[in-house]
Amino acid sequence: MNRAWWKEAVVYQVYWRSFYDTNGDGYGDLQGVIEKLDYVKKLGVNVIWLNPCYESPDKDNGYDISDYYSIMPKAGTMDTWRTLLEEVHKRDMKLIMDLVVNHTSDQHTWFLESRSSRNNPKRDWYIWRDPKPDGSPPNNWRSYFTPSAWEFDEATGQYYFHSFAVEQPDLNWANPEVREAIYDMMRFWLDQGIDGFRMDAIALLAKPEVFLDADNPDDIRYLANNPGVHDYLREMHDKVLKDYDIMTVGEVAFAKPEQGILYVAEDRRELHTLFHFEVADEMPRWDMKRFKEIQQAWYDVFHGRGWVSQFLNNHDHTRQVTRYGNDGPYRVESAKLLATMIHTLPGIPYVYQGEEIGMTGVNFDSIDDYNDIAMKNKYKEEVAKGRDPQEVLAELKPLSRDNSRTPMQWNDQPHAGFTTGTPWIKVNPNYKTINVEQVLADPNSIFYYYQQLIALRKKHPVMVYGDYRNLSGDDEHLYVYTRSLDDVCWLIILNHADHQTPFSLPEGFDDEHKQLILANYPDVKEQDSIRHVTLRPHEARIYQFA
Ligand code: TEU
Ligand code: CA
Repeated sequence: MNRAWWKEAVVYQVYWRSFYDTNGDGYGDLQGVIEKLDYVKKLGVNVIWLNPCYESPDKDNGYDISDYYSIMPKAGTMDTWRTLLEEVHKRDMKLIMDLVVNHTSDQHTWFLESRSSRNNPKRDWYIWRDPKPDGSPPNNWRSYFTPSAWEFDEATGQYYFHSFAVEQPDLNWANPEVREAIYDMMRFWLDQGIDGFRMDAIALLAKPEVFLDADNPDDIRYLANNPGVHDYLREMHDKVLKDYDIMTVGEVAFAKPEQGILYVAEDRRELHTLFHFEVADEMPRWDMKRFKEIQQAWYDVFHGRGWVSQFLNNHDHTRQVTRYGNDGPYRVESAKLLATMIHTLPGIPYVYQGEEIGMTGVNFDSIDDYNDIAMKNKYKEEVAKGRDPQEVLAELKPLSRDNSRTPMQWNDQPHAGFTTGTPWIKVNPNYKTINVEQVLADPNSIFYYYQQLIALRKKHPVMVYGDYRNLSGDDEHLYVYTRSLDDVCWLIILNHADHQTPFSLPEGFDDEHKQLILANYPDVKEQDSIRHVTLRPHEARIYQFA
């Protein structure tokens, strides 16, 4: 398979509103990202993905855009944004921007016009349908965030469609004028010199012409991967993307590998890589057997044909060390093990801000301390059914998106050094012990371990292009696999457990001729035999055999 810079990338995701606040208003800002670029650079990553910072009423933290051509004041100005891009490039890194084009804000002028009358020229830019004869919504679909995907508009007597919040009406991609307007906007940003897009909810673009009722309205997979989506992406590629040397990563909800490959196969001229959600959506807690199955299934379909992305958390999904690891006594070992895994499995690794210092999820006492519209809407919906509010809160906490949205913990000063004002969302109370200052002072920290992993990728093409083979069957704790390229073979050994696990070197590996690449317990020596060893809790090692 051909080499490409984006295949060799390590991406650092900056959720700017929670990164660093420079003007004391309680929100992180683009100036804050600029001031912390040397920190990001120190980690060794080469691409930064910036969450949306466009003009927005901010009902869904910037994913409800009211003007694609300007920067929201909370984030800064277009000048600050341009400086950010320059400063990123000066440090030899690249910047990819969030592209949110499945929907806009209900405050976007396009939507204001569209809803103003049935015969407004922009009426057909969104998805309007008549009520059923009894006045109810056109069909029984749910949205991600609300019990119905339809919102009735009194003034014009029709419903509009929204896959997410009521304030996020879906654009009508079937309308060529909409597509051209979006392509113009994409060219605008690409011509500023950005290095690519992370494409929000991109699998949702196509809608059925006729909205039939679903048998099970709670299973919202009907929202994604509908016929037509590949025509739009092919057109987007041919009209825009192909003219730029960029990286495109699509957020492809609800796809199995056979559907996923259609978005990224090299010969299909659509996208470069994707996020799939088989782990994030279907594995509420760690499940080694399932995780191995998922890795195998995607590898079997993608090997030699397309590129996956590897992540265990982001701004929508609870921090990995809490959800999938051990955020108690083995937090440091566990964070390093998960990192070892994500950076050595096939695909592009992503680091979500704070992951590199082992930040954990939160457990706030009151629903008022939470901010996420998805969680708050669900809370209201369940409480309205007469359920006990405390019980509902307890149920929603573990997967609340706010688990990953609390401010970056820079030091042990008030509000973790994130702001001099009042943060828009509470800081995790553990900032006194878990913070950047602390990890930078400790040579054995999670941060420096990430730094090593990332540096390794630059030296060893096997991490990027190597074949993958699982050697640990469906063992529930041990994950042992190889990556091999030409005559180089890496053996990755992971004990994902709070207890010790015996390990024996598989047939065909010569204990005498191994090289230790990395280990998360600092006392491991290259010459230590691994014919039979007892791995400690959350122990991770990488060896090279040549
Ligand atoms: O999220 C879309 C989305 O639905 C997935 O991220 C989700 O996690 C699901 O599990 C995939 O099956 C994106 C943004 O990341 C999110 O923050 C926004 O709220 C949403 O789009 C709407 O723009
Ligand atoms: Ca600010």
